[in-house]
Amino acid sequence: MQLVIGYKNYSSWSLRPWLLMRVAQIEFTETVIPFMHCEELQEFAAVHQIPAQVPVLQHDGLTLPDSLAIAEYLAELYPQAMLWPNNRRARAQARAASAEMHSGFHALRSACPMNCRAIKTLPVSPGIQADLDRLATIWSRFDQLDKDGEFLCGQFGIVDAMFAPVMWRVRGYGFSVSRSFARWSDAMFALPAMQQWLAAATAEQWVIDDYDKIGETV
Ligand SMILES: N[C@@H](CCC(=O)N[C@@H](CS)C(=O)NCC(=O)O)C(=O)O
Repeated sequence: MQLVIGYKNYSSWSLRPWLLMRVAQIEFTETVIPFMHCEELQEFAAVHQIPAQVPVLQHDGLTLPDSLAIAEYLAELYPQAMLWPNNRRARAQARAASAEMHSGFHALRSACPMNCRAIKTLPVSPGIQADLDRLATIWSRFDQLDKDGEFLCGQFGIVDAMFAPVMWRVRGYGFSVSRSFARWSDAMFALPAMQQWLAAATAEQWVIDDYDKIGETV
């Protein structure tokens, strides 16, 4: 099983399946394509007739783009890993939140690119505040589940992986969401796999100036 990803420092979509597979102990090899510094992603996409985007999972003759599609494929392939919660209502809630992350949060995603190396303070625009308020609401709804563990449905799963880049955005740009979000964020940050990702992101030499220029360094 092979996962094609982008920059560890900047590629938010890549982090999602990478973290999911690492935490679930699904073995894979990774290929990093620094797509703003080379043409390799366009060539790869043309060969496989997929969008020129990462992440992409290759397994058993299948070349599968899209973070959420990859997560669903892994959930089917490894049912024992419980990547979605067992409880149907919790699972529905986790799927809805994952889908909302996949298609929403436009202000947060466009104004605040993931940048694991950044520690900054960004002004909070009304659009960003609305997204932060929405996160607080989602977290309060997950707090109402009967669960055992510090992640959204108790045990770490797809919904946590889908929101993993939001952890870096809130932390790195000095935002505040809620106490419940902060507890989740601390648990996500402490995951050994997340620390491995951060170490690799920190060691990366590629720089995207437009992203690094955002905000003021404290
Ligand atoms: N809906 C896709 C989005 C993937 C995406 O936008 N990936 C970005 C990197 S984080 C990308 O590949 N961008 C290529 C480019 O900007 O050339 C998913 O869920 O995987």
